[in-house]
Amino acid sequence: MKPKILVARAIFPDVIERLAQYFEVERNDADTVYSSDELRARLADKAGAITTASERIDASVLAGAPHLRVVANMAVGYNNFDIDAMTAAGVMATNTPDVLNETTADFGWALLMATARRVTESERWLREGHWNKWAYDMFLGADVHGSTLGIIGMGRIGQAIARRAMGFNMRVVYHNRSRLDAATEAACKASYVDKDTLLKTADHVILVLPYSKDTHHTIGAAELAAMKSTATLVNLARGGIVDDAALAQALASKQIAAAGLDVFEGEPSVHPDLLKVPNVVLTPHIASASAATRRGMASLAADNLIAALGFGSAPGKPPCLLNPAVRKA
Ligand code: 8YV
Repeated sequence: MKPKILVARAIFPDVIERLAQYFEVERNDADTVYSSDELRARLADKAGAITTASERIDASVLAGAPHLRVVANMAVGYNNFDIDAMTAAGVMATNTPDVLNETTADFGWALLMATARRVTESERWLREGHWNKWAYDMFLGADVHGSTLGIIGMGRIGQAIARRAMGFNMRVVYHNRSRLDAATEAACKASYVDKDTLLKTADHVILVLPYSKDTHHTIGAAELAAMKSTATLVNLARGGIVDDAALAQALASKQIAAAGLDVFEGEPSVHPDLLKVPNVVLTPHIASASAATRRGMASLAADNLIAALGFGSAPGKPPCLLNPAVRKA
């Protein structure tokens, strides 16, 4: 008998077909976002699951899933996992790093450019029929080339963003939990600074750090007040890293010039005050959404699950295991 697995959200049908070679697959073609109770019920007889950032795997869900051995997240971020609870329950946790680095860095730049040069704000104005003459001061924005870029969170995606900045002749400063080694800093042409210096000196601040209780509201009212009044802020990482209410206020009062947000506290809800301010570019968590990259993420999540359940070319060795303590237990 094939082990049973749950693919908790709709994904590429050919990836489901690959999984079906090894497993009895319960799929979710309707793409419903399950409540915790529903997830727990569906996992009751499953050995594995593929999830996205929308499904929270915690002690209460795990309590109803006695046969579960692996949950493979189709995301690099895994703040939807309670890793300690998963390890205690003997459940392997995996994610999908690296395959999305370049695509996500591209999108960071798309948001940065759109924010600094007011692309969506001016497009909305044009569509509304306001454009009847050219004017010297129409939608003046901030230059990106030659400016100072501040990157908070200098992992693989942050580094890919920094490398792109060389083409724009920018000075790059970064802040991270730990300083990069000298060779990596040189490859990215980035200098390490403390967070306060970064906020005070950067013309454009981009957030690419993982979410945890320690990074909750990394940018709040005090940090926004420390930034230049001409600065822009891009959040590419996770909702909750920015205090969205404080940001909406800072944008409304022009304490900072503009922001670009791909992620939100409590998404898919967006703070109502952010919807009211014109100087913010809002996108629905699509930084990794190129066709090739989403396919790569789904495929890597499947590789992880197949290996974790003892099949494929690396049985028992999922390539992106987050809690190796489980395997040793
Ligand atoms: C995903 C992401 O699209 O990988 C991540 O951490 O935020 C995105 O690439 C999203 O989380 C869906 O799981």
